Amino acid sequence: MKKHVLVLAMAAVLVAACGKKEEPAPAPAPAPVATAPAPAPAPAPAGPVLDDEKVLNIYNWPDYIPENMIAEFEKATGIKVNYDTFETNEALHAKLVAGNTGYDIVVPGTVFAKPQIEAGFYQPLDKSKLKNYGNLDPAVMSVLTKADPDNKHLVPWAWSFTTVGINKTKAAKALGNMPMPENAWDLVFKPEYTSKLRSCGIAYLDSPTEIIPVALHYIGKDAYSNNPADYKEATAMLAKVRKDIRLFSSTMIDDIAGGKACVAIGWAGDVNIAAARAKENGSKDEIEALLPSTGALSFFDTMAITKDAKHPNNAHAFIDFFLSPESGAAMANEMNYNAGNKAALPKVDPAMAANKTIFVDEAYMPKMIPPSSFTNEAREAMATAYNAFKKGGK
Ligand code: N2P
Repeated sequence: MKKHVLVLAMAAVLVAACGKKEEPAPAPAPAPVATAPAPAPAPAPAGPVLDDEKVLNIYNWPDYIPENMIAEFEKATGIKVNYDTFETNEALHAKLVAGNTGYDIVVPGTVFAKPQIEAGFYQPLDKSKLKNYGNLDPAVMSVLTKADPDNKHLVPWAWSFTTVGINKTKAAKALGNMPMPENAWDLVFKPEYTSKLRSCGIAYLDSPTEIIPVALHYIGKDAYSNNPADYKEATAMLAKVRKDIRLFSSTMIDDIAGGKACVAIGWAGDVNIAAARAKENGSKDEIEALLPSTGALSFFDTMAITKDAKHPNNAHAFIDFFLSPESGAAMANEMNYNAGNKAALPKVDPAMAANKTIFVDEAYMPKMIPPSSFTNEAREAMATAYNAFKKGGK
């Protein structure tokens, strides 16, 4: 918290100093004709341009922001932040389609951000207000162009991947003398394994666009297929393990940390949070996000400013605050997520930097399945297929 305030204070001093330097040299005094003294020029504003109403409304995923970040931003800017959360891209999308969200900043994954940009839900960013923009990792910005050509609307919040999370201690017990599979996805999709692991709890994310793509990948199809016939095949595979799934939830951190689920299809960052939380609670269980031999699905969550945002200047101020090296490092150090901020790397704790499920190394990168998008029709078909699977059908 202190660090942020200090950095902002230093920035303010620098801006003020620069402002002074750029002032033109005083002109020689003219002949005294006017009687009234000229009014003193208004001092150049030291901080970012803000909206009159000192409010900012943010809509983000749960368990996704360092504990003090909002308070630090509020203290530095005098802006009051209202922070709400959603659990799936589908939920955010429905809000945006309904319109008048009241939110200034929302955090879609790129799979949804692409159609949302095309639908005109977001306004272009004013990069002149983002002095920290250059901190971003060009490799991440290049991935974002698939959803946002020319990087006009989106900056990364964090990226990670959807994978198998495991409580190794509990899963090993449940598997008995059965060895761990070579392909970690077998743990959540293959009946030989799920029938054993059901006793310690299998959890799936609760969203069609999270589960169908990994199921497609598992059966050897394009994870981002737009063909509903492929979804039928995926759900036929899923139907075989349906009875073994204990939980459908997109907020499963405590379920994993507390022992309700020993294997999960989840987000690597959240599995790492669960591992840390279990330790804090005194558990000796070994919990980790796996790097499946056949690959995991990377995702990129991004900040976007809504088209009808009432506080666009405040939104830019927050985005710039988030793009600072300190904020980027806090995302890794406190939240186990990679913010795609290059300038943050020297501030990342060595233990976090060494965690290959937060900072994925070059060797695994070719196995990451990059995100793509679905047509509206495909998403509808996927939702129908997924809901039928959840209810117990095919
Ligand atoms: C929530 C993280 C959300 C990542 N903790 C999935 N978009």
